[in-house]
Amino acid sequence: MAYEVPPLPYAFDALEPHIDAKTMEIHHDKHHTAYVNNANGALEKHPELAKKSVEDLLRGINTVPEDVRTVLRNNAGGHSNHSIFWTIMGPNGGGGPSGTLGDAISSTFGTWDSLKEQLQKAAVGQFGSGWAWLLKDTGGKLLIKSYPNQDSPYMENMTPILGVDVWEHAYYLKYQNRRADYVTAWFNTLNWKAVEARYT
Ligand code: MN3
Repeated sequence: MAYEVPPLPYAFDALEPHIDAKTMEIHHDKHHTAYVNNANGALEKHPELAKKSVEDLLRGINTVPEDVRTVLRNNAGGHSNHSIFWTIMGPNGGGGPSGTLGDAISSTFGTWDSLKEQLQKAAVGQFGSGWAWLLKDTGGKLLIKSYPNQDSPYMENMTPILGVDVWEHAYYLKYQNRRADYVTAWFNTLNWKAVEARYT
């Protein structure tokens, strides 16, 4: 089965003023669609790969045939990353974690503000394009890590909890070179219900 771009679960302007409607429209309809189309082109050459979920494909990226490995690392990675990204944001977002995720964040990072500071640092410090993530490792431990390009945390067997896209296409129309301002504003879009569900 070929990949599909999931519908955005809210309107393009739902994250205003933090993320503008035009950026959301181009990001979702053009950029995500391009990742899906490119990945599907590669899957056509190896139909057995299309039977796997995108997460399983990425976990096993090193066993993917070499002729499509890089294209799938970039584009199945892009499809997976963006599919997560749309769902962890939402209208009337912001605030902080509660429940078991809140407890885990307290014991690992002290406070949500301290986690935010570290995630911000990872996001701003990622040279060039990439993502910064809050992840859960196979032992259940939380950690922060940035990845270049569309490399997926699943390639390292991590579970992505929340992450911020720091490709310029994610913020350039509104924030230009001010990546830090974008990340600060992006925290106000977090849909904690969805984030907590990813953790548990
Ligand atoms: Mn993007």
